[in-house]
Amino acid sequence: MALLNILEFPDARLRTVAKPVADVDDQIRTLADDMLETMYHAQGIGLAATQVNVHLRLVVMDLSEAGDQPMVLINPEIEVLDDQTCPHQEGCLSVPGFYETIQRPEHIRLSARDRDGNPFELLPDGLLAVCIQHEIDHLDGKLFVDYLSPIKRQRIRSKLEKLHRHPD
Ligand code: QAP
Ligand code: CO
Repeated sequence: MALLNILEFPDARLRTVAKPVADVDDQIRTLADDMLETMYHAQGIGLAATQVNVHLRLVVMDLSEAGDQPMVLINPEIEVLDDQTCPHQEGCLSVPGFYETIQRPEHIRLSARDRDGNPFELLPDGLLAVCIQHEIDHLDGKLFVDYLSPIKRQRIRSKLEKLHRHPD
């Protein structure tokens, strides 16, 4: 197992569009395990491969209280089921220290492959639906700050750039 480096906004590599995983082999499973270790270590609930500078369509999540229910989503795709949206406070390991309320579709269908390469479907709602959409955005080079006003996004960018120049 290994801890991976997490890219932070406004790093341009976070804008890369990830490619589908061709086959779910041991190399992909090792990456998923390293991403889970990295996510737990950083106290996150979701991490996309894009955030660790691997541009493949792979996401890990764990929304359980105890942190004992890892989920691996390979080549995840969603379909928005109706036009109902819900507001949710979002954060991101690539935008540390900032949390904002975002509106997203509430009802989606997820299709993906699991750690063994088996296809599955889910009809998530609530935090799980929000988190899946947030993570798939990463695979498409998008960040939650893209949904904010330019003023708010610029404020976050400036603060993080300053922190990157002068850590502590
Ligand atoms: C995405 O985000 C998410 O700022 C996952 O200092 C979050 O795991 C989707 C984190 C909320 C929906 C709702 C953020 C940890 C973790 C920080 C995360 C921080 C430490 C964020
Ligand atoms: Co994120």
